[in-house]
Amino acid sequence: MAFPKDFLWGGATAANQYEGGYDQGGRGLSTQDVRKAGSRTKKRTVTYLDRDGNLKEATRFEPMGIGSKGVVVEGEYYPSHQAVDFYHHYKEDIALFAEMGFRCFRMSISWTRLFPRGDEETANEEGVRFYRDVFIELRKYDIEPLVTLNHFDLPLYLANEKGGWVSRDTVGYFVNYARTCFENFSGLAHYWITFNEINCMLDWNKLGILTDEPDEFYQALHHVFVASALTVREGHRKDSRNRIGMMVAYGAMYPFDCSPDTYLNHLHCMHNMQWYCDVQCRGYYPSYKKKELERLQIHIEQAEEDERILKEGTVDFIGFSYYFSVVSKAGINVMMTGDQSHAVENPYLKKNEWGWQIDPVGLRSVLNELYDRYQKPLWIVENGYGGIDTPEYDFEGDIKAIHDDYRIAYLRAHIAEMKKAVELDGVDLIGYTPWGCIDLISAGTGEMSKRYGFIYVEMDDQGRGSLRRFRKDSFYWYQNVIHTNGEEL
Ligand code: BGP
Repeated sequence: MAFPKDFLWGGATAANQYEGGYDQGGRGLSTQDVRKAGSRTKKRTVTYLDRDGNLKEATRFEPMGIGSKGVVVEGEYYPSHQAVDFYHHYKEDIALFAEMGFRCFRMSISWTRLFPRGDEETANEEGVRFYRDVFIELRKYDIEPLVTLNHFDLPLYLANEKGGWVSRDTVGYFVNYARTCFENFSGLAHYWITFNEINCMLDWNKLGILTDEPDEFYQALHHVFVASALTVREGHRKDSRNRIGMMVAYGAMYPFDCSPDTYLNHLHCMHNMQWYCDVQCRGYYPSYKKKELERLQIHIEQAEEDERILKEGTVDFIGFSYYFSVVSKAGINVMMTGDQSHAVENPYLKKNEWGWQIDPVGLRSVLNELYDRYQKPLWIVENGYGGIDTPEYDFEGDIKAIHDDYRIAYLRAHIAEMKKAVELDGVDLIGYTPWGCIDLISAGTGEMSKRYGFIYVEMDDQGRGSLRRFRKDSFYWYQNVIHTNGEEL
């Protein structure tokens, strides 16, 4: 058998795209709650008041300007508010995951469900109770939770009033929140991720940055690194069974051609992705990054103890998302984010409807690359095929079946490469949690029609629908994959 018998097969979600219940149980607003839906052709925007009180909207990379504050505008549709309502469907959903045979389930905790403003000392009891109930429900079926503490959300109050991650205070607020989780969920959850896709956090939603000044970004990010390292330390102290990982968006990257200059440029592009892992796995800023910051005259305020904190807070495993591969070419800003509209085309690969270049073999390369470089256990915490599903209806107008052979083909090819990495290359891979195991809101576009699930949720791009859940063909296929521990694909 290629995969170890305790291999963690499962699926992945995130609160802001899945949970809903945004104003229930004492939850506070997060930065994602002021983010409207977009589409393949229209970028998502945040609604905010500028420093003079004018209502405006900004896309992800448009700086909102100092003094701006995110606001909810009456009558607008914000996908995170309801999402697909895990808040009221968790028992039903977990039963479906169990039916597929999940051994693990990745979810995130909504920071503002526990700390509505973000800076409170003690947690909202109702929020704690909700997650405890969820974990107990998972344990009932022997499903191990993998908990992301921060998946792209930040308390709106901290962003609006306290400078978000640019302020050092946010480190303390976050570590208090993480400590609360370790204390309250000890014995229920042992696998944790500190920050989701740490290399994709460059915007107001995730960091609370208001300008496009590199100083502001690097300062905020430094605080995130410190908060993550302190969280690792705290988690180990609270319970020696805790395993705490990092998470990066990592794709295979190919140099455009074989010229020496192209290759050197390629190495620099790789560094742009790898330096986040270097800090979190090795415990210090790599020399190439220090030199780059020096050259750009970027100054980061660091506390005296930060070097030690980063050293002591290295992670136990590397979680990463893998969806597509990219090509590096001088003059092109190679990004691992969802917007691949400016990506260099790879003639050897096909794309999905959102322009993502599908590359299963690249996954095997990446597994080798990360394992060689860091020698830490790896976990593919996101992977999957986002596409449009067309349900078949019966005479009464009820959904009868969803034939998603394209999703099965994508996952089958990727798992086959994973298997080779484990069996032939000796990579220490501990788990696989494909993204959006149940249909949920797309992070990039805010749409519902970009679906990843094994489970179909009846809802449209404006949040209208019965929210009923249906098994797709991939549901039964994945059930058999887990049942045979990956032997039958
Ligand atoms: C990653 C995020 C997820 C998820 C996924 C798919 O970047 O961690 O939150 O949404 O990508 O992206 P999208 O939803 O844009 O298809």
